[in-house]
Amino acid sequence: MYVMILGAPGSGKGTQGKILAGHLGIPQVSTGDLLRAAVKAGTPLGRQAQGYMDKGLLVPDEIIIGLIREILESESGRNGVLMDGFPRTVPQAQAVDRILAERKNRVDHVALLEVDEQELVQRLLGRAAKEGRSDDNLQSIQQRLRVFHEQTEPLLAYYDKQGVVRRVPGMGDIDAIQQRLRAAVAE
Ligand code: B4P
Repeated sequence: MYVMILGAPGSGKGTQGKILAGHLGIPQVSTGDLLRAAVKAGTPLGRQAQGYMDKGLLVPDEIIIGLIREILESESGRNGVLMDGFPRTVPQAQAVDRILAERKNRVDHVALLEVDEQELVQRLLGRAAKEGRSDDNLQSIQQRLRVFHEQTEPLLAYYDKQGVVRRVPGMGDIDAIQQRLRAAVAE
C-alpha cells in the first residue's frame, strides 16, 4: 500500500504519519527527516539542502527525486510506504507515479490534513520553543506557508484526477485525528 500524507507545515504530517505507518505495518518515510539527518551528518546532500530549508524554500526537485527513487526501490520500500511530506511539487508526484508504475504499483491514498493557518503558526512556534529547529522561526514559517500554497496545493488537482484524495480535518486531539485518518485510508 502506498499512502501519502499531505498538509501545510505544522499540519501534523510527521506526528500522524508515524502512528498511521505503525497501524498499517508499512515504513514511514519523511523527506524532511532524511534531509535533517543529512544536514546533521554534514553529507553532500545535507550541505546542498541546508540553505533551502533554513529559508523555508523547497529543496530542488532533482535532488528530492533521486532520494525518492532510492527509497521506493529499496528492499523496505518495495511493498508499501507511508510518505510523509513528499511529494511537494507536481514534478515530484509525476516521478513517484513513474517509479511505482515501473513495477505496476500506484498511489492508493493521498490524505490531506486540513488545519487553520493561525493554529499552524502556533504549533510551529511551540515546537521552536521546545526543539529549536532552525526553520521554525516566524519568517521561515511564513515562507513555508506561501510555498505550500504556491507549489504543493496544486498537487491536489493532480491527485483529484486520480480519485485518491481524502480530506481529513486536522484540528483537535491527536488520537481523534488518527481515527479519522484510519477511516479515510480504509475507504
Ligand atoms: P518537513 O520536515 O516535512 O516539516 P513540516 O512541513 O514543518 O511538517 P512536520 O511533519 O515536521 O510537522 P508536523 O506537522 O508533524 O519539511 C521541512 C523542510 O524540508 C521543508 O520546508 C523543505 O525545505 C524540506 N523538504 C522536505 N521534504 C521536501 C520535498 N519533498 N521537496 C522539497 N523540499 C522538502 O508537526 C508540527 C508541530 O505540531 C509539532 O510540534 C507537533 O508536535 C505539533 N502537532 C502535531 N499535531 C498536533 C495536534 N493535533 N495538536 C497540537 N499540536 C500538534
